[in-house]
Amino acid sequence: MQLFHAPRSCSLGVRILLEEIGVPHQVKTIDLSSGQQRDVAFLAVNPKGKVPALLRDDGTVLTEFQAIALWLARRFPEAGLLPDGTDAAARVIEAMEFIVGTVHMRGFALALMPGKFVSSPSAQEELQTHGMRVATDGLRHVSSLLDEALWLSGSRPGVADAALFYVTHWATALNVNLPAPLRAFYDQMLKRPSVLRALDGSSI
Ligand SMILES: N[C@@H](CCC(=O)N[C@@H](CS)C(=O)NCC(=O)O)C(=O)O
Repeated sequence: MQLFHAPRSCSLGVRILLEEIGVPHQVKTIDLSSGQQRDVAFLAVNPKGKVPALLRDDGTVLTEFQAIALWLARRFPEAGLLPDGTDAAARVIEAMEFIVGTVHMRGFALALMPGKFVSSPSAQEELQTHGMRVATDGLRHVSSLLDEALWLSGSRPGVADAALFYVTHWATALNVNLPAPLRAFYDQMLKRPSVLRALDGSSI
């Protein structure tokens, strides 16, 4: 398999899942800062011009974080990335969807790149403030899910935890003060060899 990945982007979560599974894979780095996601060669892989994109062994490409995470969990059930029971699995997907759909897409995406949405400096500032509020409120909610558990996905880190790691990684880089359960989660994740490999040894 080949993962199309950009360092410090949401594809970090998929990289962590591949490392947790321990399946051989290649990482193809896409440089978002130079616009490589809009190159013809990458658009042939993912016409949406986004990472993550996973080229699978049958030659087909899967995109969108949650779809890739679900496919990996089902394809490699022995890795325990998603609980077996329908209700428990639905709860994990509920958390993962909130992290990707709200904390990332309606929070950090606006806070980190307001210029993609509006042009005037004052509108960008307003959007940035709004995005940070959505992201931090969202992180507080997710932290409450960790009050009685270290991981969102069950007895070990799984699909929702991989999503949570990449947003807490962004939060940390932005000096957001994480609530205690989330800080404990982040610190535990940083101790995992899979996470260190996915970060290429870099904690930023
Ligand atoms: N909803 C998509 C979001 C993917 C996404 O926004 N990826 C960002 C990196 S975090 C990207 O590739 N941005 C490049 C661009 O928009 O030009 C998913 O869940 O995979």
